Amino acid sequence: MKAITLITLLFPAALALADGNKIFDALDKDGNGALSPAEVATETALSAAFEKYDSNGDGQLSRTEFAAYLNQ
Ligand SMILES: [Ca+2]
Ligand SMILES: [Ca+2]
Repeated sequence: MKAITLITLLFPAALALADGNKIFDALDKDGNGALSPAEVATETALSAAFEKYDSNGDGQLSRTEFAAYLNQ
């Protein structure tokens, strides 16, 4: 058993975090570490809530801001 698997078994939150990062990376098409409205256009719910979760108002969702959306 890989260490990461054991960690996620013991700490489900770690699994959510790992999945969140995977989702973020999949959505971050240009790999600049932030999600633009165009990059989340296919995610209807996130797209609709974009401004709400863009807490610093820079028009991009950072990893932290995206995590807040996932943990809503
Ligand atoms: Ca991006
Ligand atoms: Ca932002």
